[in-house]
Amino acid sequence: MSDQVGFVTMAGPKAQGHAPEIGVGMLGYAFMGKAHSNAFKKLPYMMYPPVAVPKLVAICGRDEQATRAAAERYGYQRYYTDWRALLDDDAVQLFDNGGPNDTHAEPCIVAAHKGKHILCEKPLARTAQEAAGMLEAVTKAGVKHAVAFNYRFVPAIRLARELIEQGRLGQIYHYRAVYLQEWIMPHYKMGYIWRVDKRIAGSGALGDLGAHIIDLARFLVGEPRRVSAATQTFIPERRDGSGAMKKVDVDDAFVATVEFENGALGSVEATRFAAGRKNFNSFEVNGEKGSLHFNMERLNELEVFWVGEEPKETQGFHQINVSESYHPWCSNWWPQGHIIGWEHTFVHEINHLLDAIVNDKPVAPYGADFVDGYRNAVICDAIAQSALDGRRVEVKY
Ligand code: SOE
Repeated sequence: MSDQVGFVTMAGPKAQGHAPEIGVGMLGYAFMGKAHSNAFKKLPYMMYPPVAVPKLVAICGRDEQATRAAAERYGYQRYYTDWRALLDDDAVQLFDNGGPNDTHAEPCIVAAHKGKHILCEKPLARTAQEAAGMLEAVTKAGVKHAVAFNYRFVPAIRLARELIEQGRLGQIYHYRAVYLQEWIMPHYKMGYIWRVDKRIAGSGALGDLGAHIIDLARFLVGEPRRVSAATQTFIPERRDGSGAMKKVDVDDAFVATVEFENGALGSVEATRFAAGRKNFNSFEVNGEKGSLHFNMERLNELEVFWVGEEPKETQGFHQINVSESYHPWCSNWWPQGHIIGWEHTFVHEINHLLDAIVNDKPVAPYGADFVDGYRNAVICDAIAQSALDGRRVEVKY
């Protein structure tokens, strides 16, 4: 009998099922453009069978040469240098805003008015007021909306949320989080970049890194009621592209206390001046029945301590390797112990949004939507206000 040879149409993962295609328009081709494009391409064959198949319709950026190169590199059908043209493209059904913070509001509002679903990088906006306008637009438009607080999609952090949700920690007493990086310290000789320009970024470490651990505070513990904070700018001016020295008008670091509505007491700290810390996003939750500890630089591990664990002589923190098939998302990847990385959180996050779009599900509470983005902005504003006034500031949504 002749060898049976089967032929599969080169439609890719969609050939296996009836997953609809969703046209993607990506604003931004740098770090987040790369992370998101990688996720769109990997998603259909790893989150398999896919709930939807992202179609890379177009990518947009100011620099035509760089944008064209990104379109070719990632496989976008076309490219634009004007986000308005990108949003006029009817093949774009999902607008993914990976641009700098000052290009979050207007494009997202226009995308909502055009009925496009939206994924916007964090922080949602530079201020709570700007975030409120974005939330109003997506709510009125009835489109699905998500903010890329990707750390909610680390398996170990989702496991922490599930353990807390199940009451395994009992009453929560503390949330203690730091997000430490080093990449704008003097030895990096970093000039006046957009992330230190209040007009573009809105804030410094607060909105860039603090936003993540503030989002996780809400995701794991609950709503903050009051904050008290201090900020510092260690390098007061930096050389801009013209060679002139320019005043830095954002925080290089902040430290804040957080009083939660449920009585828990917390602290959050972020800096880009922690020498040796590369992407040290770490938290600990202390509860009545135990504690959880996580460190992003060891993202496949969750350290746990359970009160009353027997036998007493072996009590102590122990480490869970969060890579078993029964751990969140891990069955999509590899056998236990064959760990995943930072990039995979974007695959989980975007898959969650596509599922919400295709099956009309809510993005929250496991994904962050524009309500989460707005509340995050309110808390960041309160922290900045407290540091300015030197007093505790109530968090009011
Ligand atoms: C830079 O600080 C940065 O890229 C943040 O903007 C990201 O949100 C974080 O995940 C990694 O560091």
